[in-house]
Amino acid sequence: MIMFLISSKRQPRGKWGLGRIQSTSGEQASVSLSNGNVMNVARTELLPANPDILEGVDDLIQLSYLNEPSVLHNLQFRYSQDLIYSKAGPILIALNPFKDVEIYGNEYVSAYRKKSLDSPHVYAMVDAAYNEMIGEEVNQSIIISGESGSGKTETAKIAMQYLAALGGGSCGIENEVLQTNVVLEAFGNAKTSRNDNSSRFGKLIEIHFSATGKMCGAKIQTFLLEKSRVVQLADGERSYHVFYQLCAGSSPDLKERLNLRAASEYKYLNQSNCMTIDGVDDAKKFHKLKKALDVVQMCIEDQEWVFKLLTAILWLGNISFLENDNENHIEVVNDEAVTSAALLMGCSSQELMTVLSTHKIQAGKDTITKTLTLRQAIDARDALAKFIYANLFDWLLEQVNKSLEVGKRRTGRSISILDIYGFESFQKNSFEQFCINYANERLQQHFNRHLFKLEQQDYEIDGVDWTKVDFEDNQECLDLYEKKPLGLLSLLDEESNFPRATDLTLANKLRQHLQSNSCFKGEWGRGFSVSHYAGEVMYDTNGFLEKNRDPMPSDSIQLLSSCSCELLRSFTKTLNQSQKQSNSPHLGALDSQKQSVGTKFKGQLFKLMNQLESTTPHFIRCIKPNAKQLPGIYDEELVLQQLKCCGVLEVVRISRAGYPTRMTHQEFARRYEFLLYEANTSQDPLSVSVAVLQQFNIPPEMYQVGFTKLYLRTGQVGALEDKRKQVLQGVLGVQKCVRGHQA
Ligand code: AD9
Ligand code: MG
Repeated sequence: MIMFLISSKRQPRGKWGLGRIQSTSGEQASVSLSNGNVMNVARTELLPANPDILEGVDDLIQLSYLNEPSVLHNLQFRYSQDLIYSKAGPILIALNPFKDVEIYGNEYVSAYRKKSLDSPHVYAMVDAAYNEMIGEEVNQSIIISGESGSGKTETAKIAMQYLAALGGGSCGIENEVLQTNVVLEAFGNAKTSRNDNSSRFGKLIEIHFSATGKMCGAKIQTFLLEKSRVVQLADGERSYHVFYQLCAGSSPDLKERLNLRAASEYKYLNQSNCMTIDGVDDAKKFHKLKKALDVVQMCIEDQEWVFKLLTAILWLGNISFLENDNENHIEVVNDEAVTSAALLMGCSSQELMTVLSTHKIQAGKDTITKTLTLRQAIDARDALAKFIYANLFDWLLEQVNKSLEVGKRRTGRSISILDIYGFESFQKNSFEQFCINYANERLQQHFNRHLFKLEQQDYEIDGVDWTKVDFEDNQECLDLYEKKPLGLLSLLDEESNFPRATDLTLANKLRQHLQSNSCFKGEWGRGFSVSHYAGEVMYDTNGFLEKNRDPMPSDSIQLLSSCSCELLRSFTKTLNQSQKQSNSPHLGALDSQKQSVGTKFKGQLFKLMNQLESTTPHFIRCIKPNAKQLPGIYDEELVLQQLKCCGVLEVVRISRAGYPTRMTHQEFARRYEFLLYEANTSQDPLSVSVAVLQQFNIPPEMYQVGFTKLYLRTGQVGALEDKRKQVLQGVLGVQKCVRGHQA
């Protein structure tokens, strides 16, 4: 009997079950389950299961039936035994254990280094990359993706630890590279509803090695920091860790110098009713952060400046406004918040209050001062806080990079690790998802091309006709984003240039111009949807224009450039002259001198792709087995959806389109020769193999014969395995019988 998987629809939450077909009649099959129950199932809901020998294989591609439930079942089987790593062809799949698993540390590093262990592991993948880098002088990259909370950042750290351990471990540059994680996590990570330590930026770290294979420097690039978190929080989420760490851990002295209060006194922090994280001691983390800042060679004075600006941001958030009778007249409340913020920034309270309540417009030679509305004033205050934080983050990164600088830059000996947000699809998707999913389309194309190239190479080397492998690209979706002038990004910029444009006019414009692209669908009102490789996502244009423009009032820029705080002044230096003096209104058009957020991100992505193109990529897909952040729970539906989104099922699909089962002529002959009805006179494994294939009527389009291997389409080996089992059981039965007689 053959094992069958029972399809979802009849079982709660779309679970698959394992059973055997007892009988069939018409469209129905009667299936017996392992618990003895029998159920009737429509035959269309049955899929073949894999033979027992394939239970828990460490590479999914070895499965002879590559259907979704088989893939899910195999991963679950492994997960239940704490085998959190598996492979899908060239990809490493990492299931988040949400608990400590004893598979890391020096012992494991050396075991993987010496190859005494070769089960799937981050260490194994990084080791392969390292060896190829040293052996062939080709730059390598490790591309980690997955949804929020799936374990990307932890995986990246595990990869870095392996590389650091190769150099002998915990001192010098190795330690410095590891400590950058502490710094960047304090400033770029936050508690969200999905992950207590969620990275709110993408990161690429390029680690360089000397001729002797030792780490000798590194360079970090970051992408799209979520600035809005500084001023606005969803309930139950926190702002960046560093704020809470500073409030909890700074010494009384430092507190006094900064005029710093408890975190709960700051509106930017207390608005979300979430001040602490279970199991996390912010004060302790602050001490670790200070040590890490020492390790990355930031001097005490600079550290103090950083803390000053963080405190200034917190005080800015407490600045409030009074609305006068006339709705369009507001005043800044002149309280401790204003004086503290101004003092820390190095300007006068009056200057700060003017910038936050008025706007100067140049009219010919005259300057007209207009009072802001309450909304505009709040936006101006928040824009200032976001600007300071984002620039502080960039400056910090610059300092870290200086300390990691590679003496003499050379290529050919580097490993880059990319930890970037995975594909996102929520009920409500905004500009952030729009950008994140664009990045994932780009990475997916990189991935497809690489994978296809690998497959093709394999086939070509072995003399197999690879044109029979069908391959799908996502170029159409990339065109939808990138085409000029009629692509999503260009049209968004164009609309951002109109001061009177609204989210609705944007949606209309997109509908008007993009209908011809099959990946685009105009929805009602402000909505539109995009067919991404990982599924259709509906976006709401609400806030798109504003987020794309990311306005910073020119008055505020001028204020910063006159502050006595040198760091603040330096933040304005990168802006060009015309922008500083520009006349852009608070909520108006995109400044003609300034790049929009979308276009800037596109530029960054292109640069990233160029960098990655020149490396040999290694892909790690992190999977979150449940949304509760708890160990031991495997939510099939959630896993399946992620396998789709991160392209694992695509690999499986490509493999299915190709010839996933590969066995050398010898292996194949050894395993199946005894099934031949007539003994093959030839000793040659190839002719034995072909005889087996012919005897079982395996159609020629189901296999190809390479120089060294046989290539079989999905499922073919399953049928042979069943036959083999039957025959073996028969033989066993006869043997038992004979023994019985003898006894
Ligand atoms: V986000 O997109 O930045 O929000 P990540 O980076 O994918 O997300 P992260 O690495 O932060 O997720 O992992 C989330 C949590 O899962 C960690 O804080 C750990 O508690 C847990 N985790 C992840 N990987 C491992 C692991 N290999 N071993 C043990 C792990 N715990
Ligand atoms: Mg992360």
